[in-house]
Amino acid sequence: MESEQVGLTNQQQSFYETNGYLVLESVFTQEECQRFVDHMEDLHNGRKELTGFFQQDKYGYRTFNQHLYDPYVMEILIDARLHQPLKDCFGGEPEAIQTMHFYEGSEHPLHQDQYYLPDCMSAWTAMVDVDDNNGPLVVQPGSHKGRLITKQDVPMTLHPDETYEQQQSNRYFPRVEQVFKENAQDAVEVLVNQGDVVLFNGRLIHGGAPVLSPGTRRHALACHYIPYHSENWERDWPRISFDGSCRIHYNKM
Ligand SMILES: O=C(O)CCC(=O)C(=O)O
Repeated sequence: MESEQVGLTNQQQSFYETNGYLVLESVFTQEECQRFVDHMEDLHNGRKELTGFFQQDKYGYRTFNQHLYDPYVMEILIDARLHQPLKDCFGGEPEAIQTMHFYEGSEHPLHQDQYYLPDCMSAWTAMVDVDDNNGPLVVQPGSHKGRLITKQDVPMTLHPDETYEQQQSNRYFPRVEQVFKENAQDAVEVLVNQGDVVLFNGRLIHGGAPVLSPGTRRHALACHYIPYHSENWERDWPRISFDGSCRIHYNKM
C-alpha cells in the first residue's frame, strides 16, 4: 500500500551513509511479531505442518529461504513498510532475494554479507526484544566504506578434504578480522525492541554477539535485497519485486 511507505528522514539517510546501518523503530507491531514468533515456534515444535519446512542446527536453529515455501515469511520480505526505506538506502528499486530466520542469537563470526551475496543489503527484523543477553547484532560502524573481502580474495571452492565450515573459519573469517583491525573502529552491539528493523549495508562488518543467557530465544528475520538493476548475480533463486512478481536472472559470466 503506497500510503504505508514512509521514507528515511535526512537525518536517518545521513546516519545510514556514515555508519552503514540504521535502526528503524516499531516498523512491525508487537502483535504482528508475536504472531510470527508463535508461527515459528509451532513449526519448530511440530504443532504446525508446512511442506518444505526445514530448520538447520547451525548458528542456533535457523531456517533458510523460508519465503520460498511460506507465504507468511514472503509477506514480511516484501512488506510495503520496508520498500521506501530500502529504496532510499540503495538509491533505486530493491529486489528481495533471501531470508534467514534465527531462533536464537547466532554468534556468527564477523563477516560481510556481500561476500555471499554481492551488491546486497539487509533488513533484519527483531521479532522479540534484543538485549545484550540474547545475542544482539554486533556491527563495526563505517566499515562499509572499508575493504570488502570477496570470493576473489577467498575463493569458495573447497580444498580437498576441506568442509565449508573449515573454509569459513580457517580462511574467510580471519580475513574479515584483518579488515576489522585495519578499520580501527570499535564494534557496537545493536540493542533493539520487538518490531524494530535494522537496515544494513552488505559491506558492513557484522556478526552475532555472544549469547550471555544460553537457551534464550531471539527470534529475528534477516531479509536480503539487491538493486533491481544489479547484474552481479550467480544464484538461481527468484528475485522478487515488492509487487510480488518474480524473476530468475543468471549472471552472464
Ligand atoms: O542474527 C544474527 O545473529 C546474525 C545475522 C547475520 O549475520 C546476517 O544476517 O548476516
